Amino acid sequence: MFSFFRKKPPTPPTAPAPAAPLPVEQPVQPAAAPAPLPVAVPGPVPAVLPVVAPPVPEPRKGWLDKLKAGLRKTGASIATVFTGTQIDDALYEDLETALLMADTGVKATEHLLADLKKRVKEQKTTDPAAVKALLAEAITDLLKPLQKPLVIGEHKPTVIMVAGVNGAGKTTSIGKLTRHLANGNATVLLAAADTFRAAAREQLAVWADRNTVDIITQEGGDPAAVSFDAVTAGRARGRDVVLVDTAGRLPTQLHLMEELRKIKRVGQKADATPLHEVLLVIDGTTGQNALTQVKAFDDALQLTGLIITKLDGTAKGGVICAIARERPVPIYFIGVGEKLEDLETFNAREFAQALLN
Ligand SMILES: Nc1nc2c(ncn2[C@@H]2O[C@H](COP(=O)(O)OP(=O)(O)OP(=O)(O)O)[C@@H](O)[C@H]2O)c(=O)[nH]1
Ligand SMILES: [Mg+2]
Repeated sequence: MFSFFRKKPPTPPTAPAPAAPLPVEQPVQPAAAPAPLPVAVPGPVPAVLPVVAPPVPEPRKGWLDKLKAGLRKTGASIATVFTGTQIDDALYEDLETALLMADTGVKATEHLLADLKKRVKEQKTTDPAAVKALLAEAITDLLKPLQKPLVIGEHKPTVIMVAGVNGAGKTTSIGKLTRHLANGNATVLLAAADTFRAAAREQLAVWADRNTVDIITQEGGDPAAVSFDAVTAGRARGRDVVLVDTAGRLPTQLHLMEELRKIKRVGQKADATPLHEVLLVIDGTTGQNALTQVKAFDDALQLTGLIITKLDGTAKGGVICAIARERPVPIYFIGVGEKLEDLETFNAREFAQALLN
């Protein structure tokens, strides 16, 4: 991945941010105004640089295999619907059951069945295998609106807050996302705004070490204050991205949701622009509950994107169709493991195929 981005050595850790006034000028090399993100692409540099590469076959294939293995339980049950020789009501009934069992939810299941029947009629298909291919098309079309790249470079730094319920994979995803961004030559600063537990700071510090990036922490500090410091430091140090880790919470814990809104407000003050991205991390194994989380966090925080984790585990995957149908927040990334490289961009077609493999 990112083979088209120019590689550069990892940024060495620098000294802690001075409480110095801002903005910090960069007196050296006056002629070289820092470009948002260096990209080794010929031709004019676009105003906004997407930090997402088009798929590169080989590494992408390894990742796809992981995703397929993770989704196999579901895929097997959906795929078996098409092993017969006839297209009849029984096939559609079995498909309805299989989709519901895969956490697709009633609305998305109804939509997919109606769409599929229309396609079958139009194509005058009589072969179940061809119907399966048409279902893959229907799922791809349903998921396409969710396939949207995370764009950085428009703001410096781009400030990204990461929220979600306890244990969803927020901190791990931040670690992986840091690597992903570094692969695209973006420099990252981490903000340990999960001040709830000391262990949370330490966990993020481990990911900072692995990625050789700086981390802003405050002992027992207020999450909004940490976030403010980090945005200030990110600007002073010329970082491209500030990733703000937050403590896990349920959307029903209203005071904790208010805490996230406060981080948003304070981020606004430090940067004079809104917090640029509010990402929700969802554990892909939580089934239909994931949709409930998307709706609740989106209502409270106006999400800009999602990261779906643990798709290498026992996730059934169908809930992504439910999200597409009922609350289509873009899925920037999916997580397929616990290692630095186990994060990938979401691709609707690949996902549809993995679901039916
Ligand atoms: N298999 C797998 N495990 C994951 C993935 N992402 C995270 N995990 C694991 O999920 C567990 C929780 O991850 P964290 O990153 O600590 O989750 P969190 O949302 O930060 O948790 P809190 O801060 O406690 O709310 C850890 O054991 C991670 O290794 C993934 O994509 N695949
Ligand atoms: Mg965490």
